[in-house]
Amino acid sequence: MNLSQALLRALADRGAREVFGIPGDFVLGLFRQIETAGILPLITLSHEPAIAFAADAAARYRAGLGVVAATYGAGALNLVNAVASAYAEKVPLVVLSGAPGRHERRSGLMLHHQVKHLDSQAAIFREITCDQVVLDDPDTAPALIARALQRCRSASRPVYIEIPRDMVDQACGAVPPDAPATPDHAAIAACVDEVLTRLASASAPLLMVGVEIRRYGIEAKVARLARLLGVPVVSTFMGQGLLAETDAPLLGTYLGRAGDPAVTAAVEGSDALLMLGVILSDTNFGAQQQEINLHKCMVATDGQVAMGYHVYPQIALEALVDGLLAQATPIGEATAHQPAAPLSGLVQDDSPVSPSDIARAINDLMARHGRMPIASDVGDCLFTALDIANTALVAPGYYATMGYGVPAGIGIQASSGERPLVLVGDGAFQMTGWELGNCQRYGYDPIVIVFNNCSWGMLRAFEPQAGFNRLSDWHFADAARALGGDGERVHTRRALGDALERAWQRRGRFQLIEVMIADGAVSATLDRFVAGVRRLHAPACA
Ligand code: S1T
Ligand code: MG
Repeated sequence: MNLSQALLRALADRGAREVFGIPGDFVLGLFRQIETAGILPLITLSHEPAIAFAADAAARYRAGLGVVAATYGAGALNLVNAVASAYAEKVPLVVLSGAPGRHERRSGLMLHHQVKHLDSQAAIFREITCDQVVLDDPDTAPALIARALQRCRSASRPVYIEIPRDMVDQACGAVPPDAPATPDHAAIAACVDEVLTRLASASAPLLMVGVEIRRYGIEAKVARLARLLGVPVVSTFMGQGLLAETDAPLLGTYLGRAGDPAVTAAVEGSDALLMLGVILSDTNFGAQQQEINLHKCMVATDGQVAMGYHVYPQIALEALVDGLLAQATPIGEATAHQPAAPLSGLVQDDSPVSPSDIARAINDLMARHGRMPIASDVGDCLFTALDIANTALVAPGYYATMGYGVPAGIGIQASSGERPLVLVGDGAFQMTGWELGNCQRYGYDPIVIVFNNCSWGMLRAFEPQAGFNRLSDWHFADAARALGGDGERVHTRRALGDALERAWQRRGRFQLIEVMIADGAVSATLDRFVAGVRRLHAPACA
């Protein structure tokens, strides 16, 4: 076995299902190894941000490892924003980068694609990954790969693996299995006891779930825990879509003053809020109606559990949930139910289309034909996604980078075989929408809904006077055929409903529906969010 095969075998054994990549001369050898080894399929797209977003979405959707490969310098450094997003949102993404070989490094010349020092790239990735290894010795490579992949999965964060191009075919031993975890059973038991005591003695216990329960593949266990305890559950903004496939007693998504008042009251009124895998970010908690006292909460995230004024360090989330399941007894009467589909019944008339009409049309479509996974970009489309009945959703809700939607939809279909629905604004589509041109090579056929308001609309909501947020009309639907898909441009609710049904019926080619949004129309959720943020940042009254 050679070093590339050992690496690929280790990735496959730990749940990777594919490699998304764009080649370059420093990584040609590795790509040839990937292609000939036949261990993981290689999927290439057009621009490095897209291959990283696709790998990110594959990891999120399958709760497994995502893998992205690029050449040294111009390729790998083009991944930085997308890898940073994966780091911020706790996605287990493996970054493989080609690099110069030993002899080149000794040449004393500045090499092409080199930015400063030869290890500057690894230094840049040190800030956006939880581990970095350089496989420059086949004797040490197996242990380094094992270490990096174990950290990637245990921390649920990206790791960086640099492979000098003269190493890819070097004979190499197999990568050893993960070192056995050594949990502190006494600490886990003490933590479980304290959590259950707090929940049982509370008058309004509540569970709140965040992205880590998907990353660690424990949604079903958490749903079972909620039912066993009889305690209701809410998800965070970033956790929208979690528990969608379970019968957990789900109240809805917490959005503070921008969300359902009943959910807000339940969260902000709880005297024992157990947060499982929640990122304490402004997007999750920035629009609080009333300040949540975190010292009254139990916060299990990032491998520790904080409550009151003390912390249980090194308590893996799954170990906590397993411990709670083993000891839990009913303390409430919450029964398994799903929040009602918030919006449905699109009015099929000739009125212009608002974002909430799009949510209704999608809810109606999924009521007729079943759920579809959704990949959403950033913009009002993401707020609109909150009005779509509980279905799996991947979106960078916290790091909030644009350009994610279309590549993420491609990543979902490439990795799972399921047909996704993509929600994307016109501004974000300008960034990475053209990746749809790669669908025909692979037979992917996402349904893509472009919210075309000819502007960076979300920013207009914050700065209505600004002229710089206005964009021209690109007529995206006209470009679809040239890219190998079908496109329709709709101006009315009736046309939207008809176009969506036609798109669903057509398979084998991507379907792009360009929805011309009524001027100035925004989703109700974005409206409330902007008002909430404005109040939050309003100068204190003198
Ligand atoms: N660049 C990137 C890569 N990500 C961003 N989030 C931004 C810039 C800032 C930004 C937003 S929302 C937004 C921008 C430019 C406008 C999005 O426009 P569009 O896709 O058309 O959607 P909509 O019209 O629905 O807003 C966030 C707040 O940072
Ligand atoms: Mg827009």
